[in-house]
Amino acid sequence: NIEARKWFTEARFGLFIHWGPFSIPGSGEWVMNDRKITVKNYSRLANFFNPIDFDAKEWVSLAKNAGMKYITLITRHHDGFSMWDTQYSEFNIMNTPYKKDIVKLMADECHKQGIKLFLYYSLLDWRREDYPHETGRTGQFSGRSNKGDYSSYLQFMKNQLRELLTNYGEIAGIWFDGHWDQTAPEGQADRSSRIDWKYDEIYGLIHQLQPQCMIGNNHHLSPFPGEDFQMFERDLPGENKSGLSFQQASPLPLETCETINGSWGFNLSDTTYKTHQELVHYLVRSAALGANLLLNIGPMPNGDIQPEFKERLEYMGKWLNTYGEA
Ligand code: FUL
Repeated sequence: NIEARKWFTEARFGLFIHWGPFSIPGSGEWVMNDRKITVKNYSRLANFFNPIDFDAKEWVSLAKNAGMKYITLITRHHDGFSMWDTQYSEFNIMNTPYKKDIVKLMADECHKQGIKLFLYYSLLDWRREDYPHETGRTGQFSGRSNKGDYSSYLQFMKNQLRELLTNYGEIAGIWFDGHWDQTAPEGQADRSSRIDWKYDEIYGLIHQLQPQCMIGNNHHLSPFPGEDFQMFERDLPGENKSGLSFQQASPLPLETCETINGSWGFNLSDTTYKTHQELVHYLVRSAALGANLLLNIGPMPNGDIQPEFKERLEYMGKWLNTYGEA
């Protein structure tokens, strides 16, 4: 969709939000894998997720005041927790003490405040038996039996995507992640995926349900057919510094994502905050290379955002007000 791509190209700045029960231990969103937590034990986190200080209005305003034009929200990360009222998994927000659909609260508020909403959706899953998780993939300590059935998993993803694209009004984009779990490491000659993800079917469904919905995939490869933007994780087009992306910039709209400290999900001990100046420089450099900056926050388990993040976002908003184009 040409109009959506044009809007995206001009948007420049967005807010990435990594949040969910994985925020509780304060060790980032990979905690299940990193601490070798089984599915059974990890499930307990759902009983503790009760973010009483979460206020969608405050989050969306924070993004708006920072000069951001869109928000990319985690709906389901690698741990398999669904942040919305889904029929297709028990491990979801309605089965926590909070019992409120976070995607709905955020979608309604974004629509109200005129901010576009993108949804992050993980292809990789550390929980489900039908995700192909044979040795060599991440999430090996989850205690699953060693099988996998991609056609069943694909159907599950389609069912969930249909919910996300039907029940929450206009969704500006889907941000896929985890493709790399099935790919040989960078530098090896054969970079093809071990499974056929059937992107034609997944992308086809998305564009059928919401034709304007932009599709991006954090596969660290050149764009596949059907994708609407190309992303660079902690990297800028042409720099190839992250060790992840060795991709050339394509003619698609571009986006780079970065963190304020070193972590995506809430990390209690990570104080490696980038300075206000560093963040502004990064935004300017991204813009000069034609890429949007998707800047991340990892809110705390109670739904509050730590002052170090808030302060920096406010500073960037003021800077943009003074020196920005429009
Ligand atoms: C990566 C993920 O594995 C990280 O947890 C994070 O979500 C980052 C943006 O993408 O592929």
